[in-house]
Amino acid sequence: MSGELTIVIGLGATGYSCVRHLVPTEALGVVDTRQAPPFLDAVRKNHPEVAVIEASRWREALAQARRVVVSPGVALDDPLVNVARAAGVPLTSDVQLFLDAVGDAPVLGVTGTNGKSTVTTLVGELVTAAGVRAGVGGNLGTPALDLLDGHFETYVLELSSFQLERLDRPGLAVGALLNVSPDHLDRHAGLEDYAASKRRIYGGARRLVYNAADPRTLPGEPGASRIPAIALNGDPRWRIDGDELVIDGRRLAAASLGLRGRHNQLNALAAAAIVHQAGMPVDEEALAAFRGLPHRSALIAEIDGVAYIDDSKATNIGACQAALEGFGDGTRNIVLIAGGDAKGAEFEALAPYLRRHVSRLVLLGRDAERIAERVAGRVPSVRAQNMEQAVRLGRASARPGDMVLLSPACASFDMYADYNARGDDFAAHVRAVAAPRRAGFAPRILQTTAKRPPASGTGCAGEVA
Ligand code: UMA
Ligand code: ADP
Repeated sequence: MSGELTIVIGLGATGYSCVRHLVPTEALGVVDTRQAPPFLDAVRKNHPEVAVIEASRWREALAQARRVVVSPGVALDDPLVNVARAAGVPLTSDVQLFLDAVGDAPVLGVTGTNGKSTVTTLVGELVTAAGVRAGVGGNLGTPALDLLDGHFETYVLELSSFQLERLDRPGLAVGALLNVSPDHLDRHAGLEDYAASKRRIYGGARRLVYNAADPRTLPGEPGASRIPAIALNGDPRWRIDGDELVIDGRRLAAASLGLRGRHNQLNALAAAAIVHQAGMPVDEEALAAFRGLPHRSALIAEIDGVAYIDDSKATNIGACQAALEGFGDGTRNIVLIAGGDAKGAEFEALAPYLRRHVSRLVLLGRDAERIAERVAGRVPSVRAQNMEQAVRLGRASARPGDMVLLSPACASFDMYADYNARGDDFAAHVRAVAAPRRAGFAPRILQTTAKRPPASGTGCAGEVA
């Protein structure tokens, strides 16, 4: 290892943010295995001095490399990474570059299997309400390095397991881990490896927030017990007590929150705890005013006494379980629309939740049959060919006071571009179902936000030599 080049693997949003950040000071190369990486054209047009490396010439390129920056979508056992490691070239990541460059501004980090985006966004709102300029991003959408352009006073980062597994000791002002349940097991060696990646958020943190009810969130690193921590639902001053949130000992009625469902009460509590740990006051008006993000437990319409909820972002079983527990109050039936790409998950774990809360299961998508087999006999279920039929079946099964909940427990890629498109389709069909019965009815349809960058460009793909 004797070269001068920093080489960025991956030309998605992250890779491009690395290019923009490094190009003023370093000689750069980029490589991507895709035929058409999203930001290749942008690099060629805006930064022609950056070397675009064919993956087929990777070993040769590495001879020029002083370090390699690995995008989060690229697995750490990807052949490109393996070859770089074997060649002794140091590996780093966009979030590490961000932490190296951010200076004294506090960085608040949020991770967990579910609820990250909701909590990260709400923390941003609360920091802003405290009069502090907040840069909010990371896995949420805006790459961490792009936030530096804003010269913010505080940064709030959503961090995925992929981002955390490539950080050693992030040294955050506050590290928060909300929950851990099976997800991304195609990329991690197992559940414990995935959980250990998540717990890296605590490394070197000055303050911690964790979930006392979820043992996998407990900080286990040496000396962690000396770090000031809030244990959500373990600390009497920070808990959900019936229909109230206890926030630093003060009580707030859960009904005053714009967020829906009990799982979101925990998200609100977590956001308040993170802001408190950052040394800022928690503005209860801002907390109550936050209505959540699109496609996360979002009310689309109430039609004939039936609430239609879009929880399309529930792409794993844990999220669907939380939505069922969050909305099921023992008095109302839930008609659940679920299914899609199950990512190999074990659906038996959903069965007790179905039995407790669901009156009818409407199954969609590629793995509908597999799911039906796994939960057979637990709840009446029916297959739908498409979303329109699913909404119609849902409507036919629901009575006044019930809920039709799209919370698929699966990825959307078998039928849709992403979970945004799936949620939008659900909302459109809910609206269409409503229209004939209510002249002039205009259900509130929330706007969509895409986490994915637009795709464009031509490829620099090839086999690793
Ligand atoms: N890829 C290749 N070859 C390459 C490089 C990438 O095939 O050489 C593929 C990856 O396998 C992946 C896709 O391209 O399927 C995108 O990878 P990327 O590293 O270029 O991703 P970015 O576009 O930079 O987006 C990443 C996050 N994506 C992932 O971690 C997969 C975005 O989170 C994040 O918003 C963005 O950085 C900015 O920080 C998205 C995500 O799905 C929303 N995250 C996962 C999740 O939330 O569950 C972790
Ligand atoms: P993430 O960014 O971690 O995917 P989101 O805030 O986008 O999290 O929420 C995704 C889904 O996770 C929601 O649609 C909901 O079904 C579920 N969810 C939200 N909060 C929680 C929580 N605290 N615990 C478990 N599941 C949750």
